[in-house]
Amino acid sequence: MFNELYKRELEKYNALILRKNEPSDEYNGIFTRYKYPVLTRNHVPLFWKYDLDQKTNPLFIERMGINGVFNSGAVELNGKFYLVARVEGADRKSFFAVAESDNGIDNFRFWDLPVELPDTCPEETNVYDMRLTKHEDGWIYGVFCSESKDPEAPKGDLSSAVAKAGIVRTKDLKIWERLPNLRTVSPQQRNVVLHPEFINGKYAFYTRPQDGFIDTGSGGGICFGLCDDIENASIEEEILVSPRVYHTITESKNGAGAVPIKTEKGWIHIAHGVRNTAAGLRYVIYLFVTDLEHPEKVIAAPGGYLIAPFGEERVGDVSNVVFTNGAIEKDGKVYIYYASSDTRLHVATTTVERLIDYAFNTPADGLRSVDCVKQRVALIKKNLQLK
Ligand code: M1P
Repeated sequence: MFNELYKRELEKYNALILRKNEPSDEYNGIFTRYKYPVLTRNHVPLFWKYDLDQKTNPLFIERMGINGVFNSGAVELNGKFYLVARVEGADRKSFFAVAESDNGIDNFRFWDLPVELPDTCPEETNVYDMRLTKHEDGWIYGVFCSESKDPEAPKGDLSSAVAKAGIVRTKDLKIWERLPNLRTVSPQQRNVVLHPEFINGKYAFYTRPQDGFIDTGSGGGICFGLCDDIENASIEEEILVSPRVYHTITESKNGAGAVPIKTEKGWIHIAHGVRNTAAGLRYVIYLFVTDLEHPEKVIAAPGGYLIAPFGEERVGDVSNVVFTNGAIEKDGKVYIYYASSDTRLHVATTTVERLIDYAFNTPADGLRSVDCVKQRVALIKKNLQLK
């Protein structure tokens, strides 16, 4: 029985890993969604879940289940596509694991072993959402959320937590050096991204100040701050870059996503925005562009979302969510890795040219229905004149 079951499951796994991905037929001219997720819990090797020793596991039972594979950092190295995904065990703990592919859209395969981060924070309970920055200093940095139980939570409150920005660096995604967590004035941080270039000779971070673990509270949105020493990173001042705005896609909160992509026209930022609904929070992905010399200054902010959860993407552990923390630009083509509903990871492809066109030629959010309909009527009238 053991051998038959193992063979059957291995065949299913291999078929999944080798399956070719296909573009979906949905069209908007801005990006192309792909039909199949690039990583799911079924992409995890069997030997991460089963004891493959027939003597100790005669019934071929899963010993350590995997709940989901989602929010992934992304980096291109020597022409290959690498994802450092958030893998969540059945025990609710997340960890990081590297998956690689030759083409960035299918055949992602996990390396044999997940990442074992240096254990430098005894209070740290969970880690997730790594952003990978190929920095001009020669290192690849991983900035991620380091979550601990709130030491100040009242007795009996087992949910309050503290989020900080953990920092690691590597040259090869194999050996990871842990640096001290980022210190900022704000009490908590999540969705922190390291800018790939020095700004005024300093390391630059996009931050997301927050008062509490879930609510950003007085945090105004995505901010920007400089730091002298990455080995002891501290930001004294956070400048607001992309604010939360009433009745827009960022009303409840927002956060930096992929490492900004450098183009001739500016830095492309692919971030997430959150609004509240009667059905709970809804997360979408949006885009803005900042100035090449002043990456804290927004120069294009198309209204609305770039990617919203559609169809099956809407359902999962945390439904109605799309979230990105990784994109790769290669020869002008852009691969956006986005997760849906904290469950699985997808890819959408586009080009720098299309994203720049989208960024600079989509009207900014009109902020009021009366103004938004004017924008649309102007488009309609222009088109009708062409008839
Ligand atoms: O559950 C949705 C997302 O929630 C968090 O994002 P934010 O800090 O903006 O609320 C993150 O924990 C992210 O991992 C998760 O996908």
